[in-house]
Amino acid sequence: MNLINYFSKRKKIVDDALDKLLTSDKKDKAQSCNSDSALNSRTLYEAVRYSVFAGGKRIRPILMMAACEAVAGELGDVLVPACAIEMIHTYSLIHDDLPAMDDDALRRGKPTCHKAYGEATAILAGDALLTEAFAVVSSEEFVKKVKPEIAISVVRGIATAAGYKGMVLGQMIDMEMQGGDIDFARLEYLHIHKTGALLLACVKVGATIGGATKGQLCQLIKYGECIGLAFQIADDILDVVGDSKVIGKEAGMDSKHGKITYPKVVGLHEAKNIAEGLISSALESIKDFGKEADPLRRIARFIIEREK
Ligand code: GRG
Repeated sequence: MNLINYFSKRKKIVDDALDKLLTSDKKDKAQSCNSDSALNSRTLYEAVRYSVFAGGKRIRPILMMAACEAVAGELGDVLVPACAIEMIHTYSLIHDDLPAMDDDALRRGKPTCHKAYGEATAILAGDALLTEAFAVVSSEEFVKKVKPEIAISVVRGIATAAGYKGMVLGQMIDMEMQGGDIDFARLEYLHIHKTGALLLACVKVGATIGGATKGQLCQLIKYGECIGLAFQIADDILDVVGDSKVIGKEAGMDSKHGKITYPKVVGLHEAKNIAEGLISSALESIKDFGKEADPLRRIARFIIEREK
């Protein structure tokens, strides 16, 4: 399996689907009834699309598709939730970059959304992406593809992973821990929530829609937990050893912001060992799967081998 080919084909599928979902209000209304184009905001449309199409890797939607594939599910069934997850991911990055949070000027090698469109528009672009994600996973198009109870579990799973008990909680702890005492247990908890929760949700949603058995779901959840934590550790490591030009943002920002990271707490070498160990556990947990799970295996390795 050629990972570059696989990624670029999957990325294209996701990009095309996002392009169709993130139309302007004007276009939507034109398809159904008469529109009042004066009410349409070109700025919101452009700011949303600026961030969504800024060159992200699409790892979350690709992971969701791979989890669905691993249990022989229909790829077309996960496309809508895969786009929803990418919308939520993009919202989180837009808000994370804001002056009130990390105050970053660059993301994916381009000015951050608030640098390009102003702070108020960036807040609204993030809000729009978060809410639109739930509009698409509760849309007729998606609900008619899967059973209603599956659709509800997808909505609930994504909301839980993204919100109060998931990514937002992780982000809050991240902010509270900045410049504070080093506490390994809290650091792990923070990483599992801030970054791991959404990645785990991708695996769970993909597997559930694909029709995983209870046993398969358990194995895939273990895989998702391990790669989710490893992803953030790899990100911490990249902030230390990465090249700003390649990672598309200024390296060394974690240390500048006084963030508690794995390299800071356990050292670079041990952080790499822990990430490697997590990937081995992820691979071990899906050892009973056949070659349909090869994309999941390759994604696991990619997570710690990536350069951006
Ligand atoms: C603002 C509610 C709220 C949450 C923000 C995810 C997050 C929480 C902050 C982002 C901080 C950060 C850079 C975390 C590292 C892990 C991470 C999410 C990296 C970026 O994800 P990639 O590598 O990005 O998938 P691309 O650009 O490929 O989409």
